[in-house]
Amino acid sequence: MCDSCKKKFYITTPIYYPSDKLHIGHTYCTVATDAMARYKRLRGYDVMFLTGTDEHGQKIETRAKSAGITPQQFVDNIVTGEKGVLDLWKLMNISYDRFIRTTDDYHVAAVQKIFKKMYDKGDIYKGKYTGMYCTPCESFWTESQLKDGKCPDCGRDCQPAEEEAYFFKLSKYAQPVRDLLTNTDFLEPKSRVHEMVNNFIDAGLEDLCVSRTSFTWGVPVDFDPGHVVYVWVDALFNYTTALGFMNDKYDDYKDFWPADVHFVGKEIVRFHSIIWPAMLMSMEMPLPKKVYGHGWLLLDGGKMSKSKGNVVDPQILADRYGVDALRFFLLRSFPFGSDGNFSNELLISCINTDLANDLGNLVSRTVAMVQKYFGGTLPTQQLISEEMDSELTGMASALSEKYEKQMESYAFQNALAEIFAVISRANKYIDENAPWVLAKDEANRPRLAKVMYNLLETVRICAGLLQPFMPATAEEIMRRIGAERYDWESLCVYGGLKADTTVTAGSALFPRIDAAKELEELEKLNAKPEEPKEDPLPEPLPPICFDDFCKVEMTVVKVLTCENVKKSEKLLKFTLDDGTGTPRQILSGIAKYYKPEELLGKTLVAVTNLPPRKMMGQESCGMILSAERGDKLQVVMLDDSVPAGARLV
Ligand code: ME8
Repeated sequence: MCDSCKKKFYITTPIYYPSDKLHIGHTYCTVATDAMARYKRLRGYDVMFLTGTDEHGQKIETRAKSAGITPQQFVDNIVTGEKGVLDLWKLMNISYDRFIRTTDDYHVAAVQKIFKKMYDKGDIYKGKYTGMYCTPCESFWTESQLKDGKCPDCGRDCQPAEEEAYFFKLSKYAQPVRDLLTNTDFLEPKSRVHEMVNNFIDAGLEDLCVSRTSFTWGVPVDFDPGHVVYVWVDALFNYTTALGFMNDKYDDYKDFWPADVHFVGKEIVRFHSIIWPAMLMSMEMPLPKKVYGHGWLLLDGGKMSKSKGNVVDPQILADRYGVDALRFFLLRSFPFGSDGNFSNELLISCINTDLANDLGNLVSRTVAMVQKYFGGTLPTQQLISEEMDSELTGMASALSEKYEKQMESYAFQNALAEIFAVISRANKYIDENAPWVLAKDEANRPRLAKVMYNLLETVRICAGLLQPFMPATAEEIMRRIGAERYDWESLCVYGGLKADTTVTAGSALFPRIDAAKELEELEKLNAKPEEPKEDPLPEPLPPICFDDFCKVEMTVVKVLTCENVKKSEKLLKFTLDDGTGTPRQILSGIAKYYKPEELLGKTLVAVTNLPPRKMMGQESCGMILSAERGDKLQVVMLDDSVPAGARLV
């Protein structure tokens, strides 16, 4: 069938922030999307699978600054550089049809037009933003939304932000979005609907700040220089610009929009199920058919990080165990809609149990027996079935239907469980029929041939349905069992394998791993000292006006006395000559960095118009200036020729 006659299927992954190397958690969603895209292709759909990178925002600008390169160079390194995002997807055999970078010119120009259209409609208006901003998440929060004063998504500190900004009338769309979530299957799993409606919509949906002025790494608002478009507005529209919406780069928007499904991690469900449909409503565009919020892979119940004794680098894991084993593990071990605990131990046990023992053994024993008893090619003579075959053949015949049901509801783990139930049954069938006993009597050959055929055909159906998960392995199994057809139709009917098939032996598909030894190796890998890294730059503060700066009184002071404060490991107590004739007392938390005698007589700088405050029961009138980055600190020290009382201007 030609592509234009086929039914279309459009599926997307979130586009990744290229601010750090991707870990196994990021790989999870892309592997799941790839499995779904491959499944739909197997089903005969014309699939568009989109992935990409979300390259704007303050976090990237700050990282690039710390690295001493431009933001564009910074993202280029992570996206197209060695072992970057593109390399990772190639390694993981990700069959995306399109890759978008939000720094691509066509996308930038389209976002400008989209922003202007919502502005012209009156859904974007100018106002003033005051509130809190989480830079790592690029999210604005109101005070009441913070959890214990921290970002409710990532738990990190937020910074106060105040700036002139454009707002999107999110509140206007509260009711239609609520209806969408509660009356349709737009958002799945259903458990996420309750969270969105209760925590966000019913708690009061405020208008959304959609431009920033305190940094420049973003899509410029072309009708108001100085403003850049909020990174989430820029990012979400990637799903449409990548099809050619408001640009000439592509022209399949009509064919593929609305998307059939957006796969997204649970922490970004809010953006996809509230903000995204609201903006699409504003643009009067059709809504995606579904947003599926998958769970997280956790380490010891917490967020993924390198520091917890497990190797989480997908490149290392794929090199050690093979790409297909890693892909399989991710979708076999965790229910897609919920969180799961990742560990190297679980990975190794999954490979040993399912892949080496069950699948690998079934294929190698079957092929080896066909070679041993039939010289590699099954005979075409009349074969003899027995009653005992029906359980296995029945399961193999019914497999595609059960598998389809699970795949259509994104239950990858269950789909794989169905396949492995049949694989297990086939291994049992070998033991029940004991081909090595049948082989002893020439009269049993027709029966023995039937047993071997049933095994090969079961392998064909199972491997065929494993294609979306382990494409290279499935292909290799088909080669070994001599299967010519493994398209969807052939997998739905038992008996698709030619009767006189010829098999080919090969090395173990999944060699067994010595778990204890391997875990020790991984431990060593992880224990390798990390390259010393420079401490990251602190997050930039919101801009202040010059008048505010002038309100800070910075005075040159001479140290008259300096001593440790009793019972405090941190504090040094200074008496200072600030030029007024009255000694000033300041306590400063720098005892870790200086011995008192090192500072005696030195010329320092103090902020002298702060209100006095008590520290360890003693009064401190001001603050000594010092420079700090990571665990390094130095007080600001001037030449002795500068007189006490001089002001810093
Ligand atoms: O969120 N387990 O990008 P991102 C499972 N740029 N999934 C995980 C995970 C884990 N441990 N860690 C991260 C963004 N992810 C935005 C998307 S879309 C218009 C913009 C998932 O690189 C996470 O849930 O921070 C998200 O879906 C994806 O990786 C990309 O995260």
